[in-house]
Amino acid sequence: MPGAPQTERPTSRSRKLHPRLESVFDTVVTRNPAEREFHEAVRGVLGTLGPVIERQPEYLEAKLVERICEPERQIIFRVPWTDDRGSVQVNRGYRVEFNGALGPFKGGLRFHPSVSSSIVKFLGFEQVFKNALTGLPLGGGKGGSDFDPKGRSEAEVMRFCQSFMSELHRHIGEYTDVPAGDAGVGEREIGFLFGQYRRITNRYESGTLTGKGLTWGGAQVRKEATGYGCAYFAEEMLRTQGSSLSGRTVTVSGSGNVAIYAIEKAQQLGGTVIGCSDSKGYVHDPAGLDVELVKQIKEVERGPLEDYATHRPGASFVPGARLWEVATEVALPCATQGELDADDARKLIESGTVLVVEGANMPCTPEAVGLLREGGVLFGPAKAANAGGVATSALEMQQNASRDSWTFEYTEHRLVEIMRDIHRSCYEMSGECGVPGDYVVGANNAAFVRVAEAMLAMGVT
Ligand code: NDP
Ligand code: 2IT
Repeated sequence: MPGAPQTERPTSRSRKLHPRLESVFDTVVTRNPAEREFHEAVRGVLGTLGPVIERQPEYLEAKLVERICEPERQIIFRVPWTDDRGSVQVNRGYRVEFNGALGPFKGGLRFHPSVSSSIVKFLGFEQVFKNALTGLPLGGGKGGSDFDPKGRSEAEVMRFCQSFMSELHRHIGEYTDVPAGDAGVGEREIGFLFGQYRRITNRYESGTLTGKGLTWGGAQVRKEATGYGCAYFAEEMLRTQGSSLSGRTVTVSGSGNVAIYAIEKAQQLGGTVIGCSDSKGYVHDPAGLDVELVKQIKEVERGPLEDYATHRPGASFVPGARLWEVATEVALPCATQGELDADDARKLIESGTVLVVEGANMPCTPEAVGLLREGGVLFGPAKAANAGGVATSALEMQQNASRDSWTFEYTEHRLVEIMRDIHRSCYEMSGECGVPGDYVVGANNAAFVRVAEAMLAMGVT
């Protein structure tokens, strides 16, 4: 961004709002009362947009920030279903179609008891910018339900998915809105959802959902993509410092889809991953995790991570505690929002952590992000670092559209290129904004410009 004005430097810590954005944020809070996660996500982005706003005042005149903060469409619906005992259960379903300027709405579905309007809106808002960073033709959206799949039989999960899709099907399609998985939604759930979509519409529209199974329209590497992408992004960040993951200790929170494949790729890149976690506690394995054992327990058996320590001499399970108390050089939070707070950040800084890269969406609290930056820890924000999943969803859509299927090697090669491009555009933009190496500022400004330019071109929509 040549000639960027010398306004106050928008560091991650002092995310002071540009004066022209204060009223925009106030409106978001008034319009979306008590939606803490959504407010936090909006505040995080608006607090870093000073440089582009100063340079392009037409963005303000066109009320682009106001428009970007307001979802294009929000759908909330009843999801009734019958459990194995014959009792009727009622859940709430959501789909927020946040911004379609760059392509069809795209983003995952989350099934978790904590899902609310606030959670879906924060995820949808972040998705708009994440998808823009991929450089691929993707708008942003998100959805899900407060349904808790834990402890439910496969038949119950299927009936729930069928009921959910009985409403959702009228809102989605390969040119309108393309859901995928997120926490609590993997290949099994996408299968049930796709089956019901096909049955209702009588159309085999592969491009309507991504994350499908490999034998029915899915893409190689989609399952691995978010975790792999996160590890590749970490490697790129270290490369700017003349360093790498090789020989470093790594901890990865969570033991779900993102965490497992972040562990696998970090190991392939030469790191020693000494811990991971689930909602009940963490595993410490100083010799390096056996990722196949984690897969067996969490993917195949859908069991508790605690079982890991019973199979692995030298490993221990620490119940009810956070992984961040384990000293590590690299930390990859890959579980859930708000899982790494200011106290955790202090512990990481004291123990000599050099890099924190977000695999989950918004896992670090704003205070934690500020402390890490002040403490000299390199920080990779989610919307850049975990974009490999949605990018590979776009590759799945490409293959579906051309009725083609690519090899694992070719698809991974494409993923690596995309992650490098995302890294480069964030890094370059951080320099243009006067804060080289601040990936939060770089990612937000680079993404905002892409969405804003498309919206400007399309007039007031
Ligand atoms: P999964 O449901 O596969 O796994 C979530 C994991 O996090 C589980 O191991 C769960 O434990 C654990 N967990 C939940 N809460 C906590 C907690 N408070 N402390 C420690 N561990 C916890 O979800 P995904 O891996 O798909 O998603 C993880 C994150 O990554 C989410 O933020 C999601 O939005 C984001 N993401 C996902 C993408 C994808 O493609 N799937 C793409 C981009 C981002 P337990 O097993 O006990 O429930
Ligand atoms: O948060 C995310 O980027 C995802 N859950 C993946 C979305 C997708 O459409 O693949």
